[in-house]
Amino acid sequence: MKTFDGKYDVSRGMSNVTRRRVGCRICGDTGLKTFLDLGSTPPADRLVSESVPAESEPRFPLEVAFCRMCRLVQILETVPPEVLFCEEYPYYSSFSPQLLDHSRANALELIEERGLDDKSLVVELASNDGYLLRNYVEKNIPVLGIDPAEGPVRKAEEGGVRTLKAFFTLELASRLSSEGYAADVIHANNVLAHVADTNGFVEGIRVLLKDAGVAVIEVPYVRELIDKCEFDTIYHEHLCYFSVTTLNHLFRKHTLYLNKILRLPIHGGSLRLYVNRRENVDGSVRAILEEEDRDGVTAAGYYDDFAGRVHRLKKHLLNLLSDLKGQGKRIAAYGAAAKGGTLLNYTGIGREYLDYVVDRNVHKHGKYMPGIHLPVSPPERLLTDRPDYVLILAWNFADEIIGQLSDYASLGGRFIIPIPEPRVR
Ligand code: JHZ
Repeated sequence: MKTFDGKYDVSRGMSNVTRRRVGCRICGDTGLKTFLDLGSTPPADRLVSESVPAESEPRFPLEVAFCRMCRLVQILETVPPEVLFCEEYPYYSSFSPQLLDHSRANALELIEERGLDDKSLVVELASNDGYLLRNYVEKNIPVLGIDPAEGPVRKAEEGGVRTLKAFFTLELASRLSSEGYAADVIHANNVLAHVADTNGFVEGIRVLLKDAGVAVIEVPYVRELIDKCEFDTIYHEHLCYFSVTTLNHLFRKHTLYLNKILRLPIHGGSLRLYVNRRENVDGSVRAILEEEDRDGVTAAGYYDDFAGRVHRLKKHLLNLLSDLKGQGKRIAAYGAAAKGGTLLNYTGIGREYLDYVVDRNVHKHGKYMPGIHLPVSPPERLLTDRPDYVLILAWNFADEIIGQLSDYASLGGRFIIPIPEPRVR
């Protein structure tokens, strides 16, 4: 196979635009051990118009591997970011009230703790529609959002959040720094796993951060992914799945220090990382490092039975839906989430089981889920149509969604939550 930069080879005929890793994304080690193959799936956030024939949709391999050297869990394929985070990128953070509350609380806490004022600068990498930075704008604290997705950037600007439409890279960080930008706080929520040049991104954070500044970074935690069988959070946007052991190694490589960690329930279980240019490691970091070592999260064996568990979950869910269909029940789904793209395409759950998907995000209405082409409608459809069951694809927000659907439930509607194991509520 043709090699590229000694680290990639050109993908195996699926598409001439992707690159398949042969070396680890962080340390370059070539001894990667593949432990899960989810087949070939379309980009999970790429909603389509019905006129697109399924055969013409791009699909890319989705294989997950473990690096024995730096312990990074990663997918092998790199789909170019322009394909994934395109002009029509449909993910707008502001449609999830729980995420808004979570983000606001974090901003208010940092304003208080660090005494931020009109002379400070808060930068957010992947600032989306301004869901987080608007909390600083409200308090007259200068902000700079950086995000490549056209629609969300427009929305942020309309809301008064100054935003640069760009991918954050080391080059951009150096340019901003030479123009006099230096951040007191850098937020980077759910983006570190999305970038192909992990080292460049982290180095960029160091370059843009003030000496006494803090980078507050949120990532889904690989331990939660494995322990709770959250296989559907694996898709092409997510290149890396981090343990604290790997993150600690990654930041130190760039003379940054992971000084404090919080574990948070958001997105199925995440880590909030407090990273500084100065070393001041607290007990929270040492405790998780010891725990990962003790429980084997840092060893290849931890991942060995994952594929079997994912396969069993798939069978269980298919059996449950088949039984319900056998009884003549009608089923819809809630959440045109990226993770829904993986779940439906991997399990093959399409129109023979589900009638449609509902979602509050108006940018998704009238579009179709990638691959399986289920139409996306507003949630109100559940009340007029009254399907017997709703499969919650955005299971990470299940309580919130079920709470919103009390009218549907009072009419006899039931819910199916697929993860960590399929159950009816
Ligand atoms: P949600 C996103 O993935 C996007 P997704 C991204 N790929 C990422 O990295 C992860 O998060 C971490 C809707 N909804 O947030 C909104 C309602 O309709 O779980 C969303 O379309 N009503 C960048 O897409 C979807 O559900 C509601 O009440 O898998 C949820 O998607 C709520 C709460 C949500 O993540």
